[in-house]
Amino acid sequence: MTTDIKAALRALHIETPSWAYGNSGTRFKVFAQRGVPRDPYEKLADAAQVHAHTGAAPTVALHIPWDKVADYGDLAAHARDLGVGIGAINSNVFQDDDYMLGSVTNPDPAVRRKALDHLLECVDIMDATGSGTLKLWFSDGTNYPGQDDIRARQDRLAEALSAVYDRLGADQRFLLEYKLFEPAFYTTDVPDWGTAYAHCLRLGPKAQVVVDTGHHAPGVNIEFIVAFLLREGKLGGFDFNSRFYADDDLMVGAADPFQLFRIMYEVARGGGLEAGVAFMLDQCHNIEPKIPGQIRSVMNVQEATAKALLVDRDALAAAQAGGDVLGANAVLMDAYNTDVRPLLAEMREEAGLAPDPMAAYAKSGYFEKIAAERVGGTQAGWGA
Ligand code: PSV
Ligand code: MN
Repeated sequence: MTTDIKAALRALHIETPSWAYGNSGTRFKVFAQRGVPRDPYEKLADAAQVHAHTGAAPTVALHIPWDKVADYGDLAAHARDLGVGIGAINSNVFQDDDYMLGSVTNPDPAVRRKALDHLLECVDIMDATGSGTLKLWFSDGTNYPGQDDIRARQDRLAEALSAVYDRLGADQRFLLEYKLFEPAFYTTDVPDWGTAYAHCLRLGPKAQVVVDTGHHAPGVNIEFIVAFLLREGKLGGFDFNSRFYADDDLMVGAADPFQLFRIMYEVARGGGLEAGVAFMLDQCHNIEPKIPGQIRSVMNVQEATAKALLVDRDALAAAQAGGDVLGANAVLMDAYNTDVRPLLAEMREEAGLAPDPMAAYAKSGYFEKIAAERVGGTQAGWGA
């Protein structure tokens, strides 16, 4: 039993986002921190630290144009030298004046063309970096009733998605991300998993849905969505983070570790640990140090997954079949209430790592080194 759990945990890879290493904040203030990277190469170096101490974060997601470089093949080679690889390529059609009324759903065909060209350029970058995943999020929507034609915007969206789909190579896929609201306040063109699912279903197997845990209304049962999408073969991945109010982008598992456990239980139950689901973090660290923030988040996902794997499935099935409501609930809670930290520490030692990645990073001197070295130049930040 423990052998199986350990094997499943060893295979669990969590992708960190390049943008987590840069400065970030709210629309009120971005706080600069010492030692923050000044370019994508330095972001990869920081991401490699997370992998070095956890052994569980071997890939890094890029965001274009925030991570624009002259030579993407060279960036991928740099990643390899550091012991990591390039993960998902995230498109960005939300930070240009032209996109004020939308990108691929904009009423102006010239803006739509520009947005589509960017998405296609992202597939070129996938080719150059060896990435198999394109992540699409559209900030498109409207603020006022009557502002634009809701149905026509769906037609425009479908047209753009279809063009991107046709451009994908045999080993490439795109993940369509939904978000309830923000920046649009009245309608959002991909507001929920149902909309994303319907578009992906029409297109075929290379189009899947990505669940950003911060993108739901309060009280939404995210594990139900996970179970449903997995059953349909349409769960492509996660953007993990935590929320208290809206899209807070806090460390995954910080706000509601029990929810993360319930999600990971459905992932394990539905075969998602073996089905190519991408476990990505999409977080910003506004007030906490960035590399330890990522390390802690990776550990939080590992702990939730270990607990999910500890669920006694036979006992659960028996209780469910027998209508034993409290017994079934107790099986889940027993697993959730187990302290899995010793198991994970043991596994790290078996892999030649320190048992406590947070302490190991703090002791490594890496922060002092980058704080001393990275002076001058412009620090990377949210939006660059
Ligand atoms: C949008 O809120 C989002 O979740 C998308 O994934 C973007 O690419 C990302 O945040 C930017 O941080
Ligand atoms: Mn996201």
